[in-house]
Amino acid sequence: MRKTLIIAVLLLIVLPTLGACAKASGVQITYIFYDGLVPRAESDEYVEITNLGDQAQDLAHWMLMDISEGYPSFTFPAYILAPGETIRVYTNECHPEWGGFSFEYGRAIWNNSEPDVAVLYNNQGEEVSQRSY
Ligand SMILES: [Ca+2]
Repeated sequence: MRKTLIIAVLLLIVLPTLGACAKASGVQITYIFYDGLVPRAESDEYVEITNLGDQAQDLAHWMLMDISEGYPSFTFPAYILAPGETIRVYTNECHPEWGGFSFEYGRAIWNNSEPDVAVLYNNQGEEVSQRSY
């Protein structure tokens, strides 16, 4: 009985802390379109980033990188990502309707046969999200 009470009290202390941690990383890499339709250069590849949290997030100085190769990387300008909003970082195309972000990279970035890993870092250089495909 006493043990149960202690466990219950511990859970009450620990659970809200876990919830807070999960909420802090509301911006996530949600999709990687790795197999571009444009022959060879695959300039239409993109990485989709969504704000799954409930607070707007300024992406200034946040960075997206292919960590499998260590390059290329894209550093965001100031941009307020609203809750529920999705943007895309294209390999080498500009689509204003998705935020207009591009690596401006002349070759395909995301390997079609051996999956790469994309990582998103915040302006402190801390990993916020990681995704493969
Ligand atoms: Ca590709």
